[in-house]
Formats: sequence, C-alpha cells, structure tokens
Amino acid sequence: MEKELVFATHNPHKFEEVQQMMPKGLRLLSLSDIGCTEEIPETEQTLEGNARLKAQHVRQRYGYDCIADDTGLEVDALNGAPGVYSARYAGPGADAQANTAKLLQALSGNARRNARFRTVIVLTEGSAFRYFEGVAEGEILEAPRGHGGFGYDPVFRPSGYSCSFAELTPEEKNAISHRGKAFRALQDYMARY
Ligand code: ITT
Repeated sequence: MEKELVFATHNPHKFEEVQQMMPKGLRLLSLSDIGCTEEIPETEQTLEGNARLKAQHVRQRYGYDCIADDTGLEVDALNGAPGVYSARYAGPGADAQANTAKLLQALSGNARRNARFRTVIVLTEGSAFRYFEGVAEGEILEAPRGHGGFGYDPVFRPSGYSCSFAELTPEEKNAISHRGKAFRALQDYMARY
C-alpha cells in the first residue's frame, strides 16, 4: 500500500515543488486533503521552532505522519532579516510584491547584497521530531527579474548563476535550492527505511 505523508503547508507553490521531489510509493497529502483549513500558529523565533509547531499541530489534531518546513531569507546587510519573518516582512498579510518592495527599499544604495535562503524541515516520528536543513547562497538583485517561482525568487540570484531563481525552470530551481537540498536530505533518510 502507498505510504501517506502530510505536508503541513498552506502555500500551494511549496506543495508543488515538494510533490515533484517525492519518491514513488509515497503519497503526499495537503492540508486540504485532510480537512485542515485553519491557520497554524507560527509563533516561535526560529525556523526549527516554527516547522515543529506546524508538524505538531497536524500530528496532534489529525493523527497523520507529517512533514513541515519553514523557510527564511537571511540578508547579511540587514543582520539576517527578514529571516523567520519573511512571510510578513511588510506587515501581517503582506503579499510577495510588498515584501520584495520593502526588501529592495531596505537595501537601496547598499552594495553589500549577499543573502541566503534557509529551509528547515521537520519529520514527525511518533512523538519525536527529526530535522533536515538546506541552504542556498546568493545575492539580492537591484530589481525583480523573471516570472517563475514565488515569494522573493525574482530578486534572488543564486551564487554561480547570472539569472534569478524566478528565471529558472522548477526543475532547475529544485536542483540547487534550499528546499531541494533539505528535501533530498529527508529523502536520503527515508530511503533507509
Ligand atoms: P506555510 O507556513 O503555510 O508553509 P509560508 O508561505 O508561510 O507557508 P514559509 O514560512 O516557509 O512559507 O516561508 C516564508 C516566506 O518566505 C514565504 O511566504 C515566501 O515569501 C518566502 N519563501 C519561502 N520559500 C521561498 C522560495 O523557495 N523562494 C522565494 N521565496 C520563498
């Protein structure tokens, strides 16, 4: 029988990216598949803490094995901001365009533009948690480029590339991205079982 695993995200872009990476024989369920429509609190100060809160919520209320991730964009010239607050950098309910505009404004005239995306994934194992991490280094562009991806992708140029994440195909992004790396670490771990 196919093994089922819930991916505790309300972000459809993230769900699609991760679904593409799942091994055969494993069915990834979304929160709507299990009837979870409520907002899950992300009140911790770290990516690890927030990923754990999401996984714990699903595990405790719905009883499913579960993975959850939390991702932040860490900009060195901004002392690691927006970091764990990346989704609401421009305020509660802010969209990607508003967050990106605020970031470009904060870095306006600043030549120091290095940054990284960091993803932490939590896998529930009964009442225990296992953590996996992936990092993508790069820099913040002066203006958005490309229409692929989501979030801050149009303003992030990965190291070694001359284009933004939003100018890559989903496969190309997954091959080098923070989330891709973290999920491959998870896959390696799961392949042992
Ligand atoms: P869930 O908590 O429901 O999973 P979310 O959109 O809040 O969805 P995260 O907390 O992991 O997801 O990510 C915080 C924000 O960081 C997200 O809203 C995006 O703006 C940005 N982000 C995350 N992954 C990204 C990626 O691969 N490329 C560009 N921006 C990304």
